[in-house]
Amino acid sequence: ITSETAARRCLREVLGAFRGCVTERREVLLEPYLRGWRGLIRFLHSLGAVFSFISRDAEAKVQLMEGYCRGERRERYVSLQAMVQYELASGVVDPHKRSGRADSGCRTVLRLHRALCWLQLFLEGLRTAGEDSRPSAICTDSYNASLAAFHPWVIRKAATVAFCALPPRGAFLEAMNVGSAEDAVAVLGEALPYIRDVYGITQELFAEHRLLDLP
Ligand code: 1PX
Repeated sequence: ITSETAARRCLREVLGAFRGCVTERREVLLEPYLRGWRGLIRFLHSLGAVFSFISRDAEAKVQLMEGYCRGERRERYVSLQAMVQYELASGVVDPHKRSGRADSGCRTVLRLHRALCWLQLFLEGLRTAGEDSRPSAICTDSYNASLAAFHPWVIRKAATVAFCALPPRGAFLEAMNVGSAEDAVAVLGEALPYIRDVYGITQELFAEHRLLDLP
């Protein structure tokens, strides 16, 4: 099978990865978190080359984090909680400084975390909107209500143009490759509570440590 069908085949598992992120002690495990992102990026890739400027940025961030997870200090990067504690204690990040290291785990995860907010809104929109709704419109609305606030004009412009290339609802749900449109909607409904949970825990953790504005 081609890598494209392999990527598509897995969207149920991809979304399922976010379920495996939260431990009993309400910690967010980085490994399944990044696995989830990897799968999403692969899916985005399968939607066409117009999205490659987006997937390239996401990919670079995931790759950086994977490096920490496999690196010398890997035990510090098992969970988001461990990472925050370690990077604050060691001075890798400092919430009181206006500039900071562009490669810290905290600032990198913060970018993915903000994108997870977009994902939540987008999936919820896809799930609940009517049959004649357009993914491109849902995507634009979700983006404007979340990530756009953190992006400069050029990026916002390029993103908005790319969204127009999204396929219509039926084709989009089919591209998820989990069965009929109804099956796809059901998969979104199953995955969303877990994504929301991961988002909520991360938001609280970063707010508590004043890390929500890391440059
Ligand atoms: C069932 C449907 C699944 C859909 C899966 C789609 C996965 C999309 C993954 C997007 C991840 C985007 C991460 C963006 C991180 C970011 O904000 N980066 C910016 C800031 O980084 P910096 O290091 O400079 O502080 C960076 O400037 C971003 C550049 C690229 C443009 C980002 C546009 C993001 C749009 C998100 C929507 C994706 C549309 C997908 C349509 C399905």
